[in-house]
Amino acid sequence: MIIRRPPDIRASEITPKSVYLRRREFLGGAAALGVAAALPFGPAWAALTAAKSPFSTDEPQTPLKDVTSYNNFYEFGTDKDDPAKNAHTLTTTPWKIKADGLIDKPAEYDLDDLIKDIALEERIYRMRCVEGWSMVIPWVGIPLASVLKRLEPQSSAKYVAFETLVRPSEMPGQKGLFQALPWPYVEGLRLDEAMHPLTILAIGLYGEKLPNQNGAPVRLVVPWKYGFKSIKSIVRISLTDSQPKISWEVANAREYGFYSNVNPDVSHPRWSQATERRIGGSTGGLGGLFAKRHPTLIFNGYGDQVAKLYDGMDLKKNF
Ligand SMILES: Nc1nc2c(c(=O)[nH]1)N[C@H]1C(S)=C(S)[C@@H](COP(=O)(O)O)O[C@H]1N2
Ligand SMILES: [Mo]
Repeated sequence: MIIRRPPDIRASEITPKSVYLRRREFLGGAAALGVAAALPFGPAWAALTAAKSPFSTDEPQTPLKDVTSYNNFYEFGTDKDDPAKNAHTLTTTPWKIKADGLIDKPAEYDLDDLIKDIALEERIYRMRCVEGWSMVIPWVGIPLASVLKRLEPQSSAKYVAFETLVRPSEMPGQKGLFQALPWPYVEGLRLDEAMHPLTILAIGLYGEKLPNQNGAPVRLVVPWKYGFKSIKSIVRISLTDSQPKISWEVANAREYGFYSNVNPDVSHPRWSQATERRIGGSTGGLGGLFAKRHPTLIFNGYGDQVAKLYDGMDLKKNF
């Protein structure tokens, strides 16, 4: 267990006291998790202080137990309950992110330095998986734009590419004969999508640090796109001038495209995307295993804010 002090001490000199205290909890909690990793939300789990963003939905939130036990994270297995069973093996401190490509500040950053002094926000977002289920998740994160600005993109940069960790010793899905995807898991966004105020890097949910199965310590969240764009456990961010490869398109280009905008009018080749089932116990609202399917909205309901990004584009061709 390592509690890294130097970044902390520097932060205390330049940040308001409340933010400084919250950062200390974040680092302290990360160290404590070394022991409590098998218990995803034990008392050692550090609280994150975040102001609720006006971008949040007020729909009923998916219960924490569903958010943390019904996951896609193929590095830990392909069944929905595999990540919750297996992801405790992942060590997330220290965590380095390599930033490279068309930026003026390329480096291998410590995560804490990369996000230092950027105010945490709670963003309650609808999330929609290409498989036809949806959740409402109270993320804690920061605008991706704030981090990208820190990296100083060059004028030739047009896309952002992301990579997940490759560490077979801690990721059982990366070992053995059957591996679901080529590793690393990769994703990408056009630079204007990446800079959009709805696009965040999440480091927590339900006011606590991210559980490993949800992509600890840092993952992408793009609420108007299918869930697979939300790449987890990010270790590399690269700015490029050509459209980056994305894992699901490499695996099956006929079924998955680069844009992956939620769109009820464009069917997946094997099933319709017109409706969805809201995951979530028996807490009322739209939820419940046997709940009726309800209509999926274009851009997952975020069209007012994002439709203009795609003006003049044929969304049936660019799916
Ligand atoms: N590295 C990595 N990121 C990933 C995946 C994955 O298998 N590996 N699955 C994606 C898919 S298909 C979905 S729906 C979301 C699920 O995020 P959640 O488990 O936090 O709901 O993570 C995405 N990010
Ligand atoms: Mo997904």
